[in-house]
Amino acid sequence: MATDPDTSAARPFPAGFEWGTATAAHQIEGGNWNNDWWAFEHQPGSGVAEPSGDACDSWNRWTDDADLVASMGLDNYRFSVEWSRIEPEPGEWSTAALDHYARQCDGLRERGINPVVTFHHFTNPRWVAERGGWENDDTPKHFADFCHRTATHLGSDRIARACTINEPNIVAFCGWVLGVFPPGVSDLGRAVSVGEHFITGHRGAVDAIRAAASGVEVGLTLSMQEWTPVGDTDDDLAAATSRIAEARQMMEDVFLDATGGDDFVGVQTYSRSRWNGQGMLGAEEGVETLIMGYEYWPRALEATIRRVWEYTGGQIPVIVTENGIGTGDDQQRVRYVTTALEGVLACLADGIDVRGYTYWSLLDNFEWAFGYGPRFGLVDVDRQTFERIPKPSAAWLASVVRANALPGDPPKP
Ligand code: GCO
Repeated sequence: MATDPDTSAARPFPAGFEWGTATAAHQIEGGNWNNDWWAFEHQPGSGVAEPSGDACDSWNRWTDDADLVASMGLDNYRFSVEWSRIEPEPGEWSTAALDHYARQCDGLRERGINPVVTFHHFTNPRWVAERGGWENDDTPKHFADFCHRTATHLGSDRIARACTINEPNIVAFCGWVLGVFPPGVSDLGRAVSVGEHFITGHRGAVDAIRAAASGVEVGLTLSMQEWTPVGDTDDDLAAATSRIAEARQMMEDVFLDATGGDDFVGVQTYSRSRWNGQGMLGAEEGVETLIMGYEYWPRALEATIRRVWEYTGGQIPVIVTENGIGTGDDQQRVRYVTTALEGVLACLADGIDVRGYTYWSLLDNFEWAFGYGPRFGLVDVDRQTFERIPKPSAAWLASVVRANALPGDPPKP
């Protein structure tokens, strides 16, 4: 068997390990004016850096995106379907929008790529938001109807894997505690109720997708972080650990509790947070802080995979459905992913069932309240012409995928 010369000392991944990259509709399609995010972007005082506008014009240029994914040799492309396009008013379904996503799935499959479809990635149709969004008891049912309709149209021949609700914990926390996502509220009690509705929504979506497209793997994708206790004494550390347990229960555990019977858990990790007995601390001295405000901490991925595996009793396979870094330094991206993948290898070596790794994101895109500042992409997008310009990290990831291995040399610090 031929091996790339630079991979003679390679650290291999198991055969069948799945490689992919991810995007989300509102962050790349452009013109998604009929959802709550678009409204929030244009609401004075919302704090959103700039409107999403045309984004990467991927609604029209999805074939360019599919070509890029294929050129990297990736197995999977994770993208989301936009609820506000498919059901622009309650019970009014757009066949044209559904056909668009069907063509997109077909186009990916023709290129040898598995479509991984996310049914909810942060945005809601305006009509859902006007009725109170995920605070309304009826929203989970409306969402299940949307999932059923969409999964029926796309079918199990097209969808390879389905992600129900992307990071419900982040939507609840950023929308109803920090107030930096729509609806811009700061009320812990309401956030908890939103989280409960998301859990109902997830369970309903699993059933709806399974009923409409049997055989498709279905799971939840959860935002996770490494939680680091900080303290000088054993007592301080114990206080920090119990403070963490409390926060993590709300942010992660309640959602992991809702994944029983799912086909996978999607782990999405970017960094860590540090805590003492009083609460969350800032970055550790000497550790770089990224444009997103959190630490450069690629080892967090390993910690979160281990935590999910332990918490679920090794019952549910793990897929890294997002991991990446927003940086203008593309070499730093390569270092970040290398360290993160070393963590995946360590988990695999311990027998943890990690099925794949998905880099966030294919393109530099609309990073929510941050606008277009943070650059998570393997590919740069010219904001005037929408030309896609692959970065060196795209070629690097392609070489890792080709070898199904990390090159032998450990990364430079
Ligand atoms: C997420 C988000 C993505 C972000 C990414 C980088 O799921 O958190 O799904 O939309 O762009 O995480 O912050």
